[in-house]
Amino acid sequence: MVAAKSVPQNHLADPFEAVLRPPPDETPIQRDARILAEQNAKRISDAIDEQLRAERADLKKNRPDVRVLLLGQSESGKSTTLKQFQLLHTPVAFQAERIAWRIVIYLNLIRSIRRILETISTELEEEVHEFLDSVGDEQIPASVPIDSEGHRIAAEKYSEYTVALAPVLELEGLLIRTLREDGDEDEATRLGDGSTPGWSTPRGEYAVRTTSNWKRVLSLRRSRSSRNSTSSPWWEDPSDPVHVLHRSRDAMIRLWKDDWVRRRLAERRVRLQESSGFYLNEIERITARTYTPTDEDVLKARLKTVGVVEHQFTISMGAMRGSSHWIIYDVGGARNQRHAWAPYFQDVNAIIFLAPISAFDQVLAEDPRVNRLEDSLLLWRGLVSNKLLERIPVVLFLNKCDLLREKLEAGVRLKNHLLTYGDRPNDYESVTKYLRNKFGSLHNQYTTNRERELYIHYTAVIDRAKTAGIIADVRDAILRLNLKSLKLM
Ligand SMILES: Nc1nc2c(ncn2[C@@H]2O[C@H](COP(=O)(O)OP(=O)(O)OP(=O)(O)O)[C@@H](O)[C@H]2O)c(=O)[nH]1
Ligand SMILES: [Mg+2]
Repeated sequence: MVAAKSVPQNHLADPFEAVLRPPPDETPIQRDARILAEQNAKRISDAIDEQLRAERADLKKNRPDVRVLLLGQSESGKSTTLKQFQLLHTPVAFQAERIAWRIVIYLNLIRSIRRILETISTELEEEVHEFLDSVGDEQIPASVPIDSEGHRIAAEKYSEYTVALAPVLELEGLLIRTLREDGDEDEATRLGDGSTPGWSTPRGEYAVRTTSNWKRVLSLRRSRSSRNSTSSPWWEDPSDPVHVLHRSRDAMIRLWKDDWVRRRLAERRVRLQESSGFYLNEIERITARTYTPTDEDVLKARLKTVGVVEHQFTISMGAMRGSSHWIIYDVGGARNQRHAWAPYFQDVNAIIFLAPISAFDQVLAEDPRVNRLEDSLLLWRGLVSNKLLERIPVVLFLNKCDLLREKLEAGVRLKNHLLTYGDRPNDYESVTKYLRNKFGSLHNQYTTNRERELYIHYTAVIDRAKTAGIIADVRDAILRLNLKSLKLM
């Protein structure tokens, strides 16, 4: 099954304890350097605490001028949209947090590798079963030798890759625990505890509770990551996860570039680019010892939201008009998270609703009986017909247009999943126009306020350049409407 553990045991107990402990053979010079660096880290930490205290006090005094709620199903792109707002309005803070995303990006990469291995394994199992069925003898044991050339290759490939990649898969549990805060045992990862070695667990998606301090903990940890000197970079720490990934880099690249594997993925319709598969094309760069995430890497990193994330910022409106204080709420979109939406309805000035229109041939992760586009349309209908929200302007992002275009060009037909599409042409322009009209007419049909402002944008919110302009337009429109409503009061 899985090769010997490649990660030291003491790390499995507490991922931070070992790196924070002073080395036993520390010299006086090293000790002084460590104490100095620790004092610096503490100063930074205290300054952040102070800043947070001031921001909270400020918020109590000055209620934010504009409150925006991001809504939409899971994986629709809400958190990515929030990151775009952060990039535009608080770029320095965004960049300071980049390093914390390294662990999430590693996890995204490992998850893609795990999905590939699961796919080729299921393939093998099915082939073996088909073979047994075709032989028609139930007495033949499951370990029956695979006789055809194809089956032999499948068995060999699977075994070769699972052995070569065992250390990577084993790293997953450790990285998940690293994302958790100490003592946060009922953490919202829905992954099993990661303690079972091997690639059968953990499954599912990564999530950290939004009250978790993970970004800050991981950012500070950077300055304390070496046993020799607290100011050394993380890659000088031999127990840093980058080393396992770096050593397994060639095996990961081989797996991803293997034509046989690609054919299996295509046959089983596994489209890794629809999840967090972006990093597979960048294995060399991401697993480099000194890898630091870029803004684009952070935008693409997938971490499921559990709870509600708030982001605050201030926009200067020119010398005459002062500034406007904003707060954006990013909620979890999975079905078991939607109960948390309603408390925000009464108190917002605008809603941005995301509908990932590329997902017309996909189902919800939490309920495979439900088509994703159908779910988005139902959510949208619920939103526009909600009496509490009738005066709230709504911005609709028809998102993941980049994936939609790719999918249509690959020949996937909308009418096979949305019967009402009929025999209309299956090209990008016709499909986007149709879907825009569908969402627009649901609004007109169900809203109790036909005067409500509705803005519709085609988006691909992982695209930084294209989204920056849209975000600025949305921001200005919301500001304008807000000023208008203030004047009417
Ligand atoms: N290709 C592409 N990927 C996108 C786009 N928008 C978001 N993604 C990716 O889709 C995944 C899900 O995006 P998130 O922003 O985490 O989705 P969410 O709506 O916050 O999901 P929950 O937190 O579960 O509610 C991430 O890996 C994003 O990088 C897009 O327009 N195009
Ligand atoms: Mg989210």
